[in-house]
Amino acid sequence: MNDGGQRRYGPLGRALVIIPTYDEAENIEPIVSRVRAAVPEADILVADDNSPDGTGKIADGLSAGDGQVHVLHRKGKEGLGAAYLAGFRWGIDHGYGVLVEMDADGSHQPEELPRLLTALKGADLVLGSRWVPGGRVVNWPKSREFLSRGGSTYSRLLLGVPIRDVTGGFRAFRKETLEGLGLDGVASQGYCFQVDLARRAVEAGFHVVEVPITFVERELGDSKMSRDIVVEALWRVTAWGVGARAGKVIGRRPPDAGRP
Ligand SMILES: Nc1nc2c(ncn2[C@@H]2O[C@H](COP(=O)(O)OP(=O)(O)O)[C@@H](O)[C@H]2O)c(=O)[nH]1
Ligand SMILES: [Mg+2]
Repeated sequence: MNDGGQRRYGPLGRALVIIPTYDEAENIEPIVSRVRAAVPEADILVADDNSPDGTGKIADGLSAGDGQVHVLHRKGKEGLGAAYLAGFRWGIDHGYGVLVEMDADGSHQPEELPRLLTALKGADLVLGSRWVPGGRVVNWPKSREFLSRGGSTYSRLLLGVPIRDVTGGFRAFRKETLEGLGLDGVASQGYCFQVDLARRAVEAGFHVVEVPITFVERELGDSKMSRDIVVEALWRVTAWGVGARAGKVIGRRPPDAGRP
């Protein structure tokens, strides 16, 4: 992670807030209106994986009434990572200069978006962070906090990535940053997707800034977090860490070190 001190940053282009959804029928309308109120100049892309509860249809209704709300319908549940990758491509193809990741369930508060976007004026990537001073979580059981803090610490130490909240999903990217991450090579899905993007950004020398956020656990609908998501994160992070170390010991670059 460079300090960005010597860098001059170009103006921020138009912002697109990407909201991946799977069965978020109760949450989609409130979150879209909160985003529209908090950052009226930003557009929204709902990336729905053909939710059985009809979230995609509700999003279509919102889009019909508001030209700044768009919907990307995907054929079925393929995980958060695939939905974001499709959303990033859509946004870049449509000329947006800033791509924001945000959950649909209210855990990421749209009212904090202006602070993320302001920080992005002097950074390549801004991470909303629960685990820096000023950041916090509301209504989380101790077990979830332990898992999240533990996951971040494990990733930070093993991957040598100096980020306190490496699994968080409230983030603002400059388009150029995403283009420099080698997204075609990203196969990871759940929390691991967020770790993967963060480590790629650090390895590529981008200036990454953490901004404290208050993360509020969802009140409506169900979490899609599963044992599989945790297991995927654990094995991939471990494999990246071990691969990088082995590469150093035998003087070779790890197989995917050529990015971007
Ligand atoms: N499109 C899409 N969205 C998903 C998928 N899995 C989770 N999401 C969305 O990603 C966001 C975060 O998921 P959530 O279940 O709240 O995970 P948690 O916050 O870790 O408990 C929510 O907006 C979900 O609807 C998926 O497979 N496809
Ligand atoms: Mg959630």
